[in-house]
Amino acid sequence: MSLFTDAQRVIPGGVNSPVRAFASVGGEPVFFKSASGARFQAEDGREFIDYVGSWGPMILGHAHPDVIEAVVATAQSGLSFGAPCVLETQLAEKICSMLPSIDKVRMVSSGTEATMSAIRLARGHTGRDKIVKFEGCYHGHSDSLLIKAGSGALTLGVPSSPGVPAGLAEHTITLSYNDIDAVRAAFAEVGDQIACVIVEPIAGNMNMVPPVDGFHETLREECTKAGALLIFDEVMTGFRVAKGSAQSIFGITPDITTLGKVIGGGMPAAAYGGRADVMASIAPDGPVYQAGTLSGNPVAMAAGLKTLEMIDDDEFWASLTAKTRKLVDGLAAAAADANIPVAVECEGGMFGLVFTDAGPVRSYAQVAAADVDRFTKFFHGMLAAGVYLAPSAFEAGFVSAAHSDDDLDETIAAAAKVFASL
Ligand code: KE4
Repeated sequence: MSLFTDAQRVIPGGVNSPVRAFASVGGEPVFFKSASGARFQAEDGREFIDYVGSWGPMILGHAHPDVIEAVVATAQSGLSFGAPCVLETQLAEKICSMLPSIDKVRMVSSGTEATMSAIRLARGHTGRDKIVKFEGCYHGHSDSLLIKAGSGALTLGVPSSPGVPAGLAEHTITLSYNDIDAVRAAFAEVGDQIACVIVEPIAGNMNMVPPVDGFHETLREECTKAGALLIFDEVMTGFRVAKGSAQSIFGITPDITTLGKVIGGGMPAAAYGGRADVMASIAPDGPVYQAGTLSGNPVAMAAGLKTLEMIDDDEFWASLTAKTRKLVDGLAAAAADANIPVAVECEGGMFGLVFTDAGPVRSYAQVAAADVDRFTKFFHGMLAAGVYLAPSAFEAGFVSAAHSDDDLDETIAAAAKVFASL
């Protein structure tokens, strides 16, 4: 018996989120026992340098003492009230101060809840049903967003999971990420029926794919022209790629922003926020309903607030960006020395590594054509060397403030050996 087979007896797939099961890379998942800074200890005694960081939240490193202190102190005064508390106002004020596009923000408990609510808000505010998303982007598992492209760009969406009614899927238009012409064509054809466009401003769920010049400007322009809302899903990029999130990098003002991961500091917290006139449509101010028992609970608020307070600092971002740049430059050089074609990306504390000889990755098609087998061998080689990467070729990686130069040097040295073995 193993911990994994024990778990599989009572939990579907032995995990509480599918990607954790190592299905796409094979082998049994590593069971974490404890984590601190850039490293974690597994139940079997092994230690790893961690580049997943709970899929983004652990930007300060695991178990940062100041965050732990804030959580413990708050927990001692009560875990959840289901009633307003000052910490909710304080975190909301912090988010609004760091993201000028957000006049008002509603806390929820997961990124899925944030994007699901943002879509409902857009539909309720505009009175329209259609939404536009992009192939390769992931926005959580709510029904309207588990949709893949139909046969043609503008054909009705088709569910990407059983359980999603076709009648709902047909309202979701799925286009190719970075395809400016496809965006213009969609708006030309059905612009007056589109409630919103939802997009990852830097895609992080098909490995890391940055926008091409003009892509976000086109989304902004077409949404404004058509009276549709532009939703930047910054659940992953929010306070991960820059102090002002991705929207500050591209100088785009979305109508709604969804957030998660970092704003909870490792605790369950996410949010959606935006223009005052749009947020006025949300209950109890407006008619669009959304609610949550644990929304804004004090412990999660305390973890998120302390985290944002500590990263609201230009020095922090200069240092984190330099660490990530050092990592990807080292990985690229090691791959080149071994004649292994890879494409790397990095922004703030987020990075991507794709096994491809097609140059910089700017589309889902390029990611889909990448050498997944080679990634899988690389993943296991790095795991054996004590480096924990995301167990999927279609995920981004994350560096924390706790990753030291020694950690990065150790990682690059391990990569050099593994690349040479591929
Ligand atoms: P959650 O419901 O998992 O908190 O957030 C959904 C979500 C929404 N939007 C974006 C851009 C996201 O990246 C996510 C979740 N990201 C994945 C990692 N690719 C979470 C990991 C998992 O599914 O276990």
